Amino acid sequence: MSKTTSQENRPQRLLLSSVFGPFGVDDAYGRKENIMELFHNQVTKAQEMGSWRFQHRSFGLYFLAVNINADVTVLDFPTRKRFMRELKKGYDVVGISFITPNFVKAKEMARLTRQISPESTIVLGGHGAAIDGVEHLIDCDHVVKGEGIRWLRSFLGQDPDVPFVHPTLSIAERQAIFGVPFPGPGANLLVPGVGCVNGCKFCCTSHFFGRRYTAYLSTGKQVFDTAQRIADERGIDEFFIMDENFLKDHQRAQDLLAEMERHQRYFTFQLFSSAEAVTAFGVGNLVRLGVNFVWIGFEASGRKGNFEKNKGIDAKRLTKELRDRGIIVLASGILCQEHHTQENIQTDIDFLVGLEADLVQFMLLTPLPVTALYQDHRRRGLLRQDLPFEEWHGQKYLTFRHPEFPGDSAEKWIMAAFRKDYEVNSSSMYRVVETVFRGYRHLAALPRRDACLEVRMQQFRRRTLQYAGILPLVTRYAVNEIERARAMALDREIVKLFGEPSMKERLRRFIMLALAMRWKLRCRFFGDGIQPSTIVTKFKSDAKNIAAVSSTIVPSPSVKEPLETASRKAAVASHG
Ligand code: B12
Ligand code: SF4
Repeated sequence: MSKTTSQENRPQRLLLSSVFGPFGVDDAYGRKENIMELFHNQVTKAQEMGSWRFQHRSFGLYFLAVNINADVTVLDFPTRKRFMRELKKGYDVVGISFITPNFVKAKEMARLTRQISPESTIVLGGHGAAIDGVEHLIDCDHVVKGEGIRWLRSFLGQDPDVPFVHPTLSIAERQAIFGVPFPGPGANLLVPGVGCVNGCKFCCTSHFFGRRYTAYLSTGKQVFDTAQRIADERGIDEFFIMDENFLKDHQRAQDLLAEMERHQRYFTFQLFSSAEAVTAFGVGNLVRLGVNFVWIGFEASGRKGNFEKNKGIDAKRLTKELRDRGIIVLASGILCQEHHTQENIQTDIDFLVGLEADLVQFMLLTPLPVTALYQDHRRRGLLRQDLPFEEWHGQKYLTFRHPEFPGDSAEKWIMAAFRKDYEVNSSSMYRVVETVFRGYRHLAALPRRDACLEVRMQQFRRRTLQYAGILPLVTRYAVNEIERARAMALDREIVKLFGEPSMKERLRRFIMLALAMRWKLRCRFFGDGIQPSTIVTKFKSDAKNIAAVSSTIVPSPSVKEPLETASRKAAVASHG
């Protein structure tokens, strides 16, 4: 730790970079299981052609860039070579964002920075910064453990308390299922705050931010105003709320609903929330708020593997109630917990499969640095010091010694769990179409609807018709006869209610089939790996408004298919 920056000697040019690719391959810096895709990595990975494919930018970097007054280049998903080229431009500060499994990449980037741009101050941030003694393991000047915006502002001699600016970004890029791109640009990203007060022992997002919630948008009005601005800029009224437990602040969510009703502007939201917060807010209120997707950590069935947030919750009933109202449920569970044995683990897998959620995430219990679980395992000498950080991604090995799950047995259980959910409950795409249709029927059956519910019903109708187009592909690539029969029956029911598809819709379905066949061939001959493109976004310091002035996307060398959708979106997305 050496260099500092004061107001007199303020750096003007910053490079903020994510770690370099390729991702999800076995090489000196990473592992093939560590894929840079949320669902294909840990939710729909066993669902073959029907796996949900999309990529997320390294959002934290854009949040930092738009909230400081400096010339900033954000380099997202660079190659190692591209990062080296950028370093030659001689930045005052090089900020590297990384998570634990990407430790080696961050270390290599710091080494390259010292070599190519020795004058630069190196700042490390992101969840990898929580690694014990990282300041000694990586040659750097500063390590930011926790919230970064206020830290960076102070570091640059700027006022940490000036109003927060929310960047305008798409939640995901290159979204596709069965090789068919999702129609239209992705939902908008909304980050009302970071952290969670619940402090579940394994949860690094809660512990990393000091078991506190740091609100960027603390009132319902602020959330609404920000959402309105972003929606107007991007022309999309749908948001993914990247907040660990959005409904925990009951009042803010209620006020947001009141603002939407007052302005008659009915956004829709996808969000993470704990079961207790969902229950306290009420499923009916969720429908009014326009929540169409909720990610809930049910974790396990019995009391042993559960947490305060699930106390007294009937997970199966709650899941059904949500799906009956048209809300897509992602149920998340943790395997190989300390109480699990070869004999009882199947009970928890069956519990999670038996919830009949739309999507299920299975994760191996991973004591990540900074969590209470990590401290506990360290104290008890359970942590696997021999396992390099590249393996700390939660999909293959346990990072602690568990007598019941030696060697690669954890991976066998997790793969079997994903497969079982797929075979029993069919593809997530099938389930999602069914849920949305259920939501429409529920509202249509009400004797009375006010203006808000009328809009919600029309939204369900539109989405049912849009999603139904994929049912022929679900049928064609079904995992078994049960799914085939289910998909055909659902298609018939939708036709019965809304009529036969139009000529235009038939043409759309034909094109989707052609794209799916192309994707199948691509997977057979080249594998199903997709590397994110390198995205370079420049932000100019500007007294009035800090905005991205340019954005370029460089296809990664191994990507074969066209990237124009991503590039169009990025150009729109980068005006902060
Ligand atoms: C989006 C996301 C992803 C995206 C990645 C996008 C990308 N381009 O990297 C996807 C879905 C692909 C993904 C994948 C994985 N992820 Co992920 N992901 C997230 C998620 C949900 C949101 C991150 C986010 O944008 N937050 C909002 C922004 C504003 O916050 P932030 O990133 O933390 O940034 C703030 C500070 O950390 C800090 N900061 C961040 N970077 C920097 C840099 C500098 C220089 C400074 C000063 C400050 C700073 O300032 C920011 C503002 O306060 C988090 C959970 C969460 N809610 O945070 C997990 C999380 C980061 N992922 C995690 C993990 C483990 C993974 C995976 C290994 C999969 C898995 N098994 O869970 C893979 C790895 C993929 C790979 N090859 O690297 C862990 C990290 C754990 C750890 N201790 O390292 C988290 C915390 C989830 C968890 N398990 O609790 N992930
Ligand atoms: S409720 Fe969810 S976000 Fe909050 S601490 Fe527990 S696991 Fe983490």
